Amino acid sequence: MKKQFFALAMSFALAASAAAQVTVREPWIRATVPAAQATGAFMELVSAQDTRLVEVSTPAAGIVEIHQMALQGDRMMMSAVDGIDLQAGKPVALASGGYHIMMMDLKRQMKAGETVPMTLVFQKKDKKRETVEVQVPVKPMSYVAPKHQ
Ligand SMILES: [Cu+2]
Repeated sequence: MKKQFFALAMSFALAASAAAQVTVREPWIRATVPAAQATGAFMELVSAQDTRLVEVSTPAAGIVEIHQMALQGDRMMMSAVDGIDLQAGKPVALASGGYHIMMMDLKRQMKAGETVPMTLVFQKKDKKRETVEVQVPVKPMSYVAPKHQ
């Protein structure tokens, strides 16, 4: 399953650009209850060159933002950020309690077991853009992602 996903991600990346640089590892979306308007998507990003995640979109949500969770006083608050910098070779985790992709204005319930397409746009300092398409599995609300490193 994992191997299959990698092959898929690689072929999309190669199709987008011969010099595709960003690998998306173990992406997942948290399942929702029927009336929910929002949920989060999580993954690990690693780029061969310095770049920046600047935009995310998916047909499953009307609004997609890049969010960061941070302690403000004694409360965990989340806020939208312009992007996430990726340093060459340094994996960046989008995980509970940190960065995440915020999917809002959901078009439908996110059900565990289904797969949702998502487009990630990266931009380098020279303004060159790279688009990476990923198929993101929806995981149960109780899902806890495996820890890296
Ligand atoms: Cu958020």
